[in-house]
Amino acid sequence: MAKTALLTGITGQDGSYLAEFLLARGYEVHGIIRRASTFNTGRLEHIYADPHSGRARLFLHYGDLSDASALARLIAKIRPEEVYNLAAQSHVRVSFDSPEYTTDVTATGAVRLLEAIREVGLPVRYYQASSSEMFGKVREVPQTETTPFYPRSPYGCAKVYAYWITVNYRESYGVHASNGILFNHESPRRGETFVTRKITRAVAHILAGLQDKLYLGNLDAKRDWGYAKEYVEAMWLMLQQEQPDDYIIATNETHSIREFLDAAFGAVNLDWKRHVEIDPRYYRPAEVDLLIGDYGKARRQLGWEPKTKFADLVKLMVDADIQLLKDHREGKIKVTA
Ligand code: NAP
Ligand code: F7E
Repeated sequence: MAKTALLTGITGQDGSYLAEFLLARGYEVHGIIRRASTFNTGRLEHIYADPHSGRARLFLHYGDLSDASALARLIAKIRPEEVYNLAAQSHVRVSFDSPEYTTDVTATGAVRLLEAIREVGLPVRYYQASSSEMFGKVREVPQTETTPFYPRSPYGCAKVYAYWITVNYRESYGVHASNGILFNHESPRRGETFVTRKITRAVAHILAGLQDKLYLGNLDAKRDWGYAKEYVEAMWLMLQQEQPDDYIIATNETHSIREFLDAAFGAVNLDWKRHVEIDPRYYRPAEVDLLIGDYGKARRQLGWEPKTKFADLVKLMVDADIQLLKDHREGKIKVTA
């Protein structure tokens, strides 16, 4: 019989890829969405537009990670076999401006969901979207599942709480609960205020003559960037294991923002130094200088490996933003007035 999965954060980058992945495997997929004054389901619209996409098995419900009773009600009603907690206030810079809100959603949201699972008393398998931001001021290079955490932002601190409460529900109540410690992963669906997408979107606009300057913050930080579409398979694999566990998902390569700029502007023969200006507003009160993840445990136990290399990831994002802009200009995309 088809399995049922419940996703928080289904409208986000990872949620949309995971929904596609699960629908393709015959799952009935339920997603929690927030009420907004504008449409927030843009990343899911193609599923509804394509009759072969499994749209008949996709169900969206209003809810919020700050609303425990709604979460409990949805878990009891849907009775999912698998719950993927992908929702978060996920922007590190924003977490310095809204630390309490970030804690409420990103940290306390996880325990609200775990409590709803415990209360319902069903054998639900739980995935927690943990983050390389927990390593922050890194204690070891590369980072592994045993590297101590040293978060550098309210977001990182909130993710450390969510990580440990997931371990705690596994050890205290026997919940099949796993942490995926995912390093940065990007795609054409990446939010436009994260640095990779901000850059590739700007490349498309500069190329089209619609923009001249791109304002950025710290160009020296280094990140382990992978392709989001591949990372959602690792989430699913974790919940298919007999025993719950915690896994690093990464590429074991690191590149600076400068290198990303070289690759993105270089892909269309532009020189980023003519366009990029530094705006200190984008600096963070405390920075994460270097992330690089060892995914050896995931390779050995899940059989998971990253496939898309850095240069190909940058190129596919640049190409997608150029195409998106072209479609917009040709009126192929309906803009809600
Ligand atoms: P994203 O694109 O920012 O999506 C975040 C999702 O959370 C959106 O669906 C958003 O809904 C939802 N959300 C935010 N606040 C909520 C609330 N109060 N109640 C319910 N839903 C709420 O993030 P992503 O890149 O897909 O990442 C998915 C998860 O992995 C996040 O938990 C993130 O922190 C974590 N993570 C991401 C990365 C990465 O590199 N992408 C790496 C490690 C961990 P709206 O659409 O309505 O805003
Ligand atoms: O910043 C620098 C910035 O915002 C990357 C989230 O998905 O991955 C993400 O967090 C780096 C930082 O991602 C700008 O200072 C320079 O060093 O793209 P980002 P992040 O902070 O690494 C982790 C794994 C998550 O879990 C998070 O949810 O780029 N940077 N100039 C800039 N960053 C931004 N956003 N904007 C700039 O203008």
